Amino acid sequence: MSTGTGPSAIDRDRHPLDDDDHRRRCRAALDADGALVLEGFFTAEAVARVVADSAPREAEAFYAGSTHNVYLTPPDPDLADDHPFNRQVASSKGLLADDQVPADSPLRTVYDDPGFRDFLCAVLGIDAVHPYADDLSSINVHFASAGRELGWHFDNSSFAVTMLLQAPEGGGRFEYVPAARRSATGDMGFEVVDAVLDGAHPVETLSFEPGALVLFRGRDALHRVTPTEGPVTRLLVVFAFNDQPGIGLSDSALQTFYGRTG
Ligand SMILES: O=C(O)CCC(=O)C(=O)O
Ligand SMILES: [Fe+2]
Repeated sequence: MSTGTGPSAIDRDRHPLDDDDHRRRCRAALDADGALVLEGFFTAEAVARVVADSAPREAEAFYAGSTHNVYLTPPDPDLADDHPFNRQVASSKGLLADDQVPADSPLRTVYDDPGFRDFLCAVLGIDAVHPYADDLSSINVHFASAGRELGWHFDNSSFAVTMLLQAPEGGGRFEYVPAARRSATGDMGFEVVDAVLDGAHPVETLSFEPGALVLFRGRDALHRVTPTEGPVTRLLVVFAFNDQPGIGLSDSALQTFYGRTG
């Protein structure tokens, strides 16, 4: 019997990663919806082990404790404070960085698994995925206890790969507006951003259970996670990759997201 540290952390019976038809179906779903949810991707044993590793370390999590614009950039002083580029939203979730994830965590086995990376490439339609060159960004564990949330934003990277570890009793809903901007054409999506922040634009909700793998095109999909309600902390893993090798976050970005540079 495996201990859950090997590639068996992925339920490969339910999710035949090497199967071309399966890959095609996943890619079609991602392209159609901007997001893909694969329930039961991680075994219950692997999820339980990572929860047991992570939950007691909530006090070590870093909380940026500041507001940000939806583009995750500094404000533009030439624009008004209420311009969609400068409007501020609050994020209060905490995180453990890659260097706080144990060396023997099943999360590392999955992250490094060539079969998993091949599958991601096939579904995302890219040639390769690479780890971040810095020590903090590749695998993160997010914590949102009661009242904590992740405000509306676009990701810096073109795609995001997450796994829910523990669902809260209420709240903690992933909401999104697919293709709210078109970064390929330079369209910033200002009208949509204004409307979403005013609560005047329809949003979609993505539902997923612990153990689900979630892929979404976070650079162009405006998304947020609503505040956790109740005593159970929302716990989620983010697997971050680059499409180019040797790229790390800048020191100023590391300082913003992790409060340190290494
Ligand atoms: O917590 C989630 O489900 C999404 C996380 C996310 O959007 C991010 O880390 O940028
Ligand atoms: Fe995001």
